[in-house]
Amino acid sequence: MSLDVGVLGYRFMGKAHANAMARLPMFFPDAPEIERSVLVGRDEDSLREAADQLGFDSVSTDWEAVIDNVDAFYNLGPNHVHPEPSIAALESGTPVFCEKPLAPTLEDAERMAEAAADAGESVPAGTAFNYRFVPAIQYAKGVLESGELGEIRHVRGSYLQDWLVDPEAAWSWRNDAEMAGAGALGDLGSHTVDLVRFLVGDDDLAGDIERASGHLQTFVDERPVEGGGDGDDDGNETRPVTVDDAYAAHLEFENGAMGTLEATRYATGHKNDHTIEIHGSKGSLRFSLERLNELEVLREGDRGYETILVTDEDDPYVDHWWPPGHVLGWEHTFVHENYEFLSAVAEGREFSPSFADGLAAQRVLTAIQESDERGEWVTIGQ
Ligand code: SOE
Repeated sequence: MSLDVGVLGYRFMGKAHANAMARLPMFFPDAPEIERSVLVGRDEDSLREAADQLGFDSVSTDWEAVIDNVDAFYNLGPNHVHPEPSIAALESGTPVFCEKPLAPTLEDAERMAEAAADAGESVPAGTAFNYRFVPAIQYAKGVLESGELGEIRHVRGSYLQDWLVDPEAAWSWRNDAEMAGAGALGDLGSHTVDLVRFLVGDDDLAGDIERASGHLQTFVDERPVEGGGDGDDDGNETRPVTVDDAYAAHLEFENGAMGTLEATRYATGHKNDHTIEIHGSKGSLRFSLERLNELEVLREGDRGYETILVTDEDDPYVDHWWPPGHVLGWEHTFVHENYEFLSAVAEGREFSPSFADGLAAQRVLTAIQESDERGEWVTIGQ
């Protein structure tokens, strides 16, 4: 029996997930059989065009009618569209896969995590933190879990982009507090916080993030509306930027380790530059998304980092693809997460990263934001 999948959203993330679903039968033959059943959005013409391109059987402009009639619901819309459809789907027992950050506000994320808990473990509710599914990141987790880096002391994460350097770059929902919740902090910082939690969050490593100190900055206060707007301002309409363009934060972990995190949309020349560096008492490791097939590890006694090409048959997920050394890319992370999520749906079991993980990341992001507003460290509630 094949699973009917309904997907809300058909732009960047819609394409990334539809591509992943299309790859599954070819490269992951043990994945459950699925049907890209219905594509959901607001504009019927654009939806039909996208459905043809992305391989969906039908379209709908009514998510409420869809959530009951599919075996899994993907919520890939802008952040403010995450809560209501996701909660309604979970309330009718439909598994949900939601893009990150889980919600625009902590309150919304709490409601979503509550709905997931009420639905129970047999109804997976996943947050789409795709970078957990980079083979080199999973390899890094194995190195950390082996304990060979010793006691974790420093965790460094930076996520640099530059698509807003030009003050004339168009305004989008990502610049709006109501729709996005936060700017670089939510969009990019959520990935970094999740990776940090995934890699060192276990009790025998650094443990939970206990408190945060944050600094947020908005460099350009208003931006032009794409196409000039509705004509009232001679085609020069602008809209206010109500979120951060960049953030920096210090974190304290349960074991006393220090976290240093930052993200920006103003790092001239950096397109999608996400790096993680971890220093333990016996060794260190570092990862860069721009070299995602590699992991650098420095073990006790080494005088420099060893660069490990994580493309061997026994490396995570690699045996599904090409012979050793035939590198993978960004889109493969979506195939891996779709494989895991849809398998969890077929088997009626929990998926990780869950809504609870999405909420945990949101608590850290909110603490960073509050710390900036209050000018003091903020303790992270559970
Ligand atoms: C933003 O520029 C963005 O597309 C994020 O929304 C994604 O989550 C990240 O993977 C790449 O950058």
